[in-house]
Amino acid sequence: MKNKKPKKPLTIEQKINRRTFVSFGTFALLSGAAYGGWAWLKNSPKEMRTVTAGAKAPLRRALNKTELFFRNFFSNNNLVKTYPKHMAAKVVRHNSDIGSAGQPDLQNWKLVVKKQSGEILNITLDDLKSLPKTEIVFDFKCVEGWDQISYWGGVKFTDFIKHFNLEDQTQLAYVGLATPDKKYYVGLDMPSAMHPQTLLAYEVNARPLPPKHGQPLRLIIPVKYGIKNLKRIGSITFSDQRPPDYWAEQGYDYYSGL
Ligand SMILES: Nc1nc2c(c(=O)[nH]1)N[C@H]1C(S)=C(S)[C@@H](COP(=O)(O)O)O[C@H]1N2
Ligand SMILES: [Mo]
Repeated sequence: MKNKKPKKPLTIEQKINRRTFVSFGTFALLSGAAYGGWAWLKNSPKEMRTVTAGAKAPLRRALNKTELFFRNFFSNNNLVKTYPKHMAAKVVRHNSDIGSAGQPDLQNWKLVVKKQSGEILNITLDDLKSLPKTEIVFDFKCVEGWDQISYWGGVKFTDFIKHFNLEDQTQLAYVGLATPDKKYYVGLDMPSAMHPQTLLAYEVNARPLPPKHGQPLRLIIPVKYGIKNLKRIGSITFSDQRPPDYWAEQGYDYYSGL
């Protein structure tokens, strides 16, 4: 064994200098990377302006990946949890009323269904009430951070499709719904619309819907957040293009699934 001269131990000052150098170097490198990432994002193109809010394309790609991920797991056999009726809120929370404020014009109200061919069906509330009634008690969730167990009744969307011979329309990718005045509108992917718990609801707590909850007809779609549960449905359309969506235009996630 050679007798190597032992290394002189570093003085405290040297140690500190060395650490400072290493940590500052790391900091500089990471900041550079962060700045680079930010600049890359900032300079990357905006998504095509369609029904969304013009996000940077890479961010939208990330959101779309998330959507694909959730869509892969979506199944009509996965039911949203339901509750016994006694657990439903007696006083049902009320949120925004865009396109559904005040009293509806019940004399002239019709559900207007537009097929892709352009053919139009005008459906009355009595037509819908003559179909089997389905009820659901579930936890309604709003993106603003509240949720509430509530009890709704109406026609299953799939029963409505069958009864009015709209099966061919369900080959298309999307359903669009809008209030009679078109001020509030949502787009739904077909699998979510056709989910067995999706209702065209005309009752809450076993009573006809009051104006603030969407009289005379609203959507109840338990697999989506509140924003998609359009109150006071005026029209339903079918298409392969994403229908316009009020909150997606403000930057919210188009899919808005749970
Ligand atoms: N026409 C219409 N439907 C709407 C809204 C709206 O502003 N207008 N708000 C949505 C949102 S954000 C939520 S949380 C629910 C609230 O329904 P509620 O008022 O019956 O609790 O309705 C949804 N449907
Ligand atoms: Mo909401």
